[in-house]
Order: sequence, then structure tokens, then C-alpha cells
Amino acid sequence: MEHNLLNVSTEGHRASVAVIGLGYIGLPTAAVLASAGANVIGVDINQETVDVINAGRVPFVEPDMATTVAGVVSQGNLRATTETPHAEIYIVAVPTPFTEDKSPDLSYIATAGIQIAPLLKGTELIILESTAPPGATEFLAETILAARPDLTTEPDTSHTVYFAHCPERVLPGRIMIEMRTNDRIIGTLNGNAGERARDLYQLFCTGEFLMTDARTAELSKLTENAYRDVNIAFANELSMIADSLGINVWELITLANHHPRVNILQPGPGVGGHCIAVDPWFIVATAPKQSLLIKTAREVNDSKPEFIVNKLLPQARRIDKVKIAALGLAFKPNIDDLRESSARQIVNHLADELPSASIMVVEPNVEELPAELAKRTNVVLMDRDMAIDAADIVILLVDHNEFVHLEPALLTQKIVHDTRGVWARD
Ligand code: SAJ
Repeated sequence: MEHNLLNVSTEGHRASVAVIGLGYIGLPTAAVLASAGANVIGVDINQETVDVINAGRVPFVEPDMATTVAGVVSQGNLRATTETPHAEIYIVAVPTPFTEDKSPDLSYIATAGIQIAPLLKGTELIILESTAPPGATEFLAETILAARPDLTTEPDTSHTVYFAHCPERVLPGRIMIEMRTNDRIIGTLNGNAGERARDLYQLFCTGEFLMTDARTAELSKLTENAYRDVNIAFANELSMIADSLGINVWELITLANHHPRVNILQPGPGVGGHCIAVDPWFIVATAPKQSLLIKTAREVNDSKPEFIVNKLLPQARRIDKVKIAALGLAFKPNIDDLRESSARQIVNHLADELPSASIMVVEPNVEELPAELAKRTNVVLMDRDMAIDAADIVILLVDHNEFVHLEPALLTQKIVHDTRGVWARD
């Protein structure tokens, strides 16, 4: 039976949904909604992104997304545009970066609001999906109402616009699965916005729907990522303690994790990605006096790339024209996402410190180096075996499958730094 949301418009057509921002969350959301039968218009400022999608292709790698996008575009259920259209439901999935001083930058949310405002007729539902500090949904509503004083958030009038916050919690690499199966938190700002949002997500999501207010929904999303950041910081701090004592941290954690109530995460070269390395700062910015542990955890994780570089430099400086194979550039295994990547930071730092070195980057998930590395004369992108063969020092930065299942003989007579504990567990 077709869900009634697909028929809610007064003309008897399927409800139109505009997804603003076709990035790592907006595009899969638009695709999954369209594959559930909704009439979806994706909006992005980047003409190239729009063209690629309209051609049925994808602008970034995410398992299983390409086939879904190709299908919904060819069926006409998803089309992309740079012009914000009128829609009955808007999903705002724009970036929320932080500024130099680590405070949240809500300018993309403001711009989305300013573009939507003139199109509204009343009764539309606007869902903020972007991860944002408590109060951001109110900020979006205020931005729109400031531009359209004839509209209101008072429920049940023909001029009411409805607002909800529905944070996404999908894991990059598993987005197409988790989008359909994860539980979803839905925060209502006014009226029945939450119920309407739930009806929409129920088109494709089989998870449980957890209803709350917008501010609690905003803070829950940040809490989840801060929780993970604090736990990774514990592992990273342990790795630095163990190093100072000459103890193998991987063995240490394996032993401690045999305790029935201990479950320590894995240390690494730092915390990357655009979520865990960013979101806890939104809590710190909102309640600075109360978030001492969360702030310290961020600092511990942010200090880890430099710790790794400082371990490697003295060895590298002892070798004339040293050759370093740097395995991995993504922020985590088996994806091509280089955002806030610690591996990338480490390679840049090494390249700064070792001008006469040859740094051979191996990243099987990208075809070219990011611009800041491509322009360096001492960094090249290379095939795995060739790089390792030529290297004096091998540093494992990302546990991509290609590196985990490496022939151990390749590493004999190399100086090896394993930041992920893939080869160094024993
Ligand atoms: N990492 C470690 N050690 C670990 C686990 C992770 O060093 O034991 C590192 C990873 O290598 C990576 C970083 O942490 O650099 C983050 O990776 P992740 O896999 O923990 O998380 P993300 O950033 O890919 O996705 C997170 C998820 N949040 C939680 O698990 C609480 C995901 O569910 C969210 O939807 C996503 O953030 C988001 O968009 O906010």
C-alpha cells in the first residue's frame, strides 16, 4: 500500500521534497527517499555536482550509492538543480563547519533559509538535518521568519511553517545500509512537525523513531560523537603512555578488554572525518565552562598526528635522501574521504620537515593527490608494492584492506611505523 505521504499535496500529486545540499548526507538521503517513491529535487550550489547527478552518476564514492542514484535519476524520481524550488518538504543538509576559534559557523544554514524563505506559501515542513549546536533549528526558523514576517511558527494556521531537527547518524562506508536501518531521533520545534517528519522518514527507514524537542535532538547528535571522541582519546592517551614505558599498547588494550566491563577503543594517528573531529567543539562552544573533559579529549586526539611525526623524524633524518612509503590518506579504512584526515595532516607535516625526502603516498581509493600535496616536489602518489619496495621507512596510516593483508616479507629490512596496530599487535 502506498504511504499517504506520497499523496499529501492538495492537487493529488506526490509530495515534493527538496533536499538542500547534495553532500555526504544530502545525496544519499535524496536517493533513498526517491527510491521509496518520493518526488525529490536535490539542490546544490556546485554546478558540477548537479550535472554529475543528473547524468545518473555520483560525485563521491560510497558503497551501493551509485546504483541507487542511477536508478532514481533514470526513473525521474530524483533530479538535481542549483535553483532552490518550492517544495512541500525541505530537508536542509548543508555543511556546518567551525571557524578559526572553533565556534560553529551557521552561515550555510542561514543561506539555505534565505533561499527557501521567498518560496514559502505556508504549511511547509522544514527539516534541519545538518549537525548543529543547540538552538540551530530555532536559528533557521528565525532567519526565515525575519525574511517573511507574514509567516509564523504558531501551529495550525494557513501561514504556519513547521520546523524539525532530524540528525543523521549514518557511518560513512555503510551509509546506504544505516540510512534505512538506524533508529532516528526527531526533534520538534513547533506543531506536528515531528510527526510529519516521521511520516517522511518512515518511507524508507525501518528503525525506531525517537520523538523529542529540537534542542534535545541537536544535543543528542553531538553527544554521540563526543562520546566516541572521548573514548578514542582514552585509547590515544594510553598509546602515548605505553610508548613512554616501552609497552605494546595493542597487547595492553587486548588484555584490559578481557575484563567484562572494559571495552577500550583503538588508538590511531588521530581522529579524522567531518563529524567526530568537529561536533564536540559545538558542545564546547555552547557550554565552555561545563565541557572540560570533552575539550581535553579533542586536544588529546588533535595532538596525536604531531606525536607520530615526532617519533618518525629522528629516524628519517639519519638517512640521506630518505624514502618514506606513507600507506593511506583517507580518514578511515576503505573510503575515499580525505576530510580532516590525520593521515593527510601527517604527510603534509613530514613533507614540510623533510624537504629532501621522497614521500611516496599510497592511497588506492583516490586517483590523484589533494591539491596541497600534489604541488609538493617531495610527495608522489604511487602503487603499493613499488612504494614499499623503494622505501627505507614504511608508515601505515590507514588500515585499508590492501594494507592489512600485506605480504609480511615486503616489510623485512624496513623501518616500520604502524599507527593502526595492524601489523604491530604481537
Ligand atoms: N577511530 C579511531 N579509533 C577507533 C575508532 C575510530 O582512531 O577505535 C578514528 C577513525 O579512524 C576516524 C575517526 O576516528 O579517523 C572517526 O571514525 P568513526 O568510524 O568513529 O566515525 P565517523 O566519523 O566515520 O562517523 C561518526 C559516527 N558516529 C558515532 O559512531 C558515534 C556516525 O554514526 C555518525 O553518523 C557520523 O560520525 C556523523 O556523521 O556524525
